[in-house]
Amino acid sequence: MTTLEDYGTYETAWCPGCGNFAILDAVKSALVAAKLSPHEALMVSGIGQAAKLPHYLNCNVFNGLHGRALPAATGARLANPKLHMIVESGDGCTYGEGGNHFLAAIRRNPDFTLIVHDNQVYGLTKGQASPTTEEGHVTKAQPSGVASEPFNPVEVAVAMRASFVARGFSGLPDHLSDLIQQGMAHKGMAIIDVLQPCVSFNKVNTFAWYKSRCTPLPDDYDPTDWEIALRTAAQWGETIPVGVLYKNDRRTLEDHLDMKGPLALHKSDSAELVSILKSYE
Ligand SMILES: Cc1ncc(C[n+]2csc(CCOP(=O)(O)OP(=O)(O)O)c2C)c(N)n1
Ligand code: SF4
Ligand SMILES: [Mg+2]
Repeated sequence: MTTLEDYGTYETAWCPGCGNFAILDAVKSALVAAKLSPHEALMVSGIGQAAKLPHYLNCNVFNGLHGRALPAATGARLANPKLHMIVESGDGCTYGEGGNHFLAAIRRNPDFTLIVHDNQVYGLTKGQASPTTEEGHVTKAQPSGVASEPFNPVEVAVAMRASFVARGFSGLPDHLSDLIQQGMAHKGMAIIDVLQPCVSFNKVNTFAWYKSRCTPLPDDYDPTDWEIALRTAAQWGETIPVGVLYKNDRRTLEDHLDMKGPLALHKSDSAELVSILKSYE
């Protein structure tokens, strides 16, 4: 039986009070609830405070470049479809440097879960604006306030008919663990944008700011209704809905390909290799 202890306990480099701790606990409890042993799970991340999370888990890890977690994860998924995969990184890594990969992955729909720690700043590099920072937000790098309108990742994902789109809050840990479990059980790309206070560099979107706004979706909410989902995903103000906003059963990337299990277990056929090489003569 898999237990929380199997995933280890490590010293972290996060600030006391950071929202990342609750996300780490929610990921661990979701892995245990899914009865996955550490050797069956692969965590893929980019660069940033959020992207350090896999360093604090005893399982398979690939730590890629800033903004490049998703293409690395897609390759890993195709190389070994037996591994259960979670991709995770920050709002800057996923929606800024990795923005085009985010759109491409939604179109491909690989079967993994993407968890974005959305603290609305570049935390690791000391609080510069990210794509989700509010317009007018003052930082040391944007002393006159951010001039761009914020990017709403869940609205874009629903508009593109991503196969599973959710928003969570690190201050609602049981709700968040349940979202991650639902995302892991979903066939296709499950996107979970997690609002996460950065206590050191975001003094606007604080724990109290999120707590007073984040409102779980009602029990009778229908996540298969695309038009309602689009309107709900667009809500960002005094009320911020959290929960599974939208889902569908679109074909996955794997459905489109002739997958024959992990590459490492494929039998090599030297005659076929010779005929391929000859075709280039
Ligand atoms: C291509 C590239 N650009 C910039 C950096 C510097 N950099 C490293 S982490 C980071 C910000 C990370 O922000 P986010 O992804 O939101 O994660 P957080 O630290 O907030 O969890 C930046 C700008 C980099 N490593 N590579
Ligand atoms: S800088 Fe912000 S995101 Fe990074 S560990 Fe500290 S509180 Fe967390
Ligand atoms: Mg961030």
